Amino acid sequence: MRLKALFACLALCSSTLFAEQTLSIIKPDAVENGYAGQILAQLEQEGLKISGIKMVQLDRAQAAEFYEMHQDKPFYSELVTFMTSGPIIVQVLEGDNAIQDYRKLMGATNPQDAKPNTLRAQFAESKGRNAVHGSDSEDAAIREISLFFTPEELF
Ligand code: DAT
Ligand code: MG
Repeated sequence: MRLKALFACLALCSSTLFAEQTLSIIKPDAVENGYAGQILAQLEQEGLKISGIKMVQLDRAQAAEFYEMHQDKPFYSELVTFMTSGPIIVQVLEGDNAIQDYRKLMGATNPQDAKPNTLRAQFAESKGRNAVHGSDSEDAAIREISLFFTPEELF
């Protein structure tokens, strides 16, 4: 019996310790259009676990920092304006391959190129107003999660 409990504990601990984390954002267009519930339901259906979640409205400095890697792109100012235009819902997702699994669920940046049933194919308005964000690498995930969550806010 004790052995069974030990194995159960090891399974639980390893799934928590080794699961990958990624940052997901439901962007202002999708919140405004009332798609938040459907987006959260679909990512849970894909097996991604929500380990932290909050609604915030970014100011320009926060949005500029979040997207600093795009600061030389022609769309940067428009992107910062859009990301500060209304509240967003930010969540940390956890799973064995959370980063790539969630990127796949999101679909291509331009919804016209996104595969059917991806979040962007269903909910994005355009390349700029494209409903969701997801970290694109482990380093990005660590940086982006730390911009929104303290360790105490993750479960
Ligand atoms: P992704 O969000 O798919 O990782 P990205 O990192 O290349 O895409 O760009 C960040 C965001 O910037 C993207 O979600 C929407 C906006 N964006 C990218 N390319 C754009 C373009 N050509 N015109 C307008 N907005 C663009
Ligand atoms: Mg990106």
